[in-house]
Amino acid sequence: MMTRRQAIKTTTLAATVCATALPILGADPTPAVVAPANSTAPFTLPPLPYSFDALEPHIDARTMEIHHDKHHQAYVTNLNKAVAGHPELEKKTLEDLLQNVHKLPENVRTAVQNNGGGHYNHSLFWQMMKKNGDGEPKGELASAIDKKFKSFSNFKDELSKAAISRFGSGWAWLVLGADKELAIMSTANQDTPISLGLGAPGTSAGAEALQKRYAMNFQHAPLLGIDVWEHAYYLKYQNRRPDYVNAFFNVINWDFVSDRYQKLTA
Ligand code: MN3
Repeated sequence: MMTRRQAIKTTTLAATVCATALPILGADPTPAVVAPANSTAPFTLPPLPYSFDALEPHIDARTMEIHHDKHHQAYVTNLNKAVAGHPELEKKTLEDLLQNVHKLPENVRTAVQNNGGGHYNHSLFWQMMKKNGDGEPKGELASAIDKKFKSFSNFKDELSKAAISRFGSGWAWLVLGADKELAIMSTANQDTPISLGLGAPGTSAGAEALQKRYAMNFQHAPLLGIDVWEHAYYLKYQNRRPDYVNAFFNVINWDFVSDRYQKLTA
């Protein structure tokens, strides 16, 4: 684990390297990404594990820079603000906060749901992508996908459909259920599968409905997620979300996703 000071130093370093190395490809700083799951407040922005332009031409450098340095940073900043002055919350890990979001005091619940979810989802998202994606899943995950969805191409169609049809801002996910079965789901805003039941209504719901959803004793581990907020694609794709979703399949880090599946099912 990195200390906060190291993490900040690495983030700054990564940002500096990326900013200066933009015109010249090749020098990839590849710092280790700090998984936020076991971290407690104050939360920090994990460095991007590759340069801003690594996912070109599928996802452009400017989008990556704003997405990571501004949007993700804002979730981290606002999450820290939300838990500040609540010693009992400052001790909790991000995962614990999100899995029990319905139990949080009402005055911080929405802020943690949105910003904690944003921090958690994006910290995974950066790792789920890489330069020159692998194309298809590997090993046991590949077999599990074939078994569940008949074929990889069928799986791709279903995940794409979930991503394209998500109304407004949100995510489409391949998740592993508590029953160790694969499933596709989509979430609104920054809701995250670790706090949601399968088949939860995806539209923005009132607080009461949310509590009902979160009280479901059935949680899901995200294996792969597609961010379909406009901030993830608008500069390059404008209103053409299907083109962005299609391009996303070129930058998937199946090594990371397959490894995650392996660990969660072991
Ligand atoms: Mn985003």
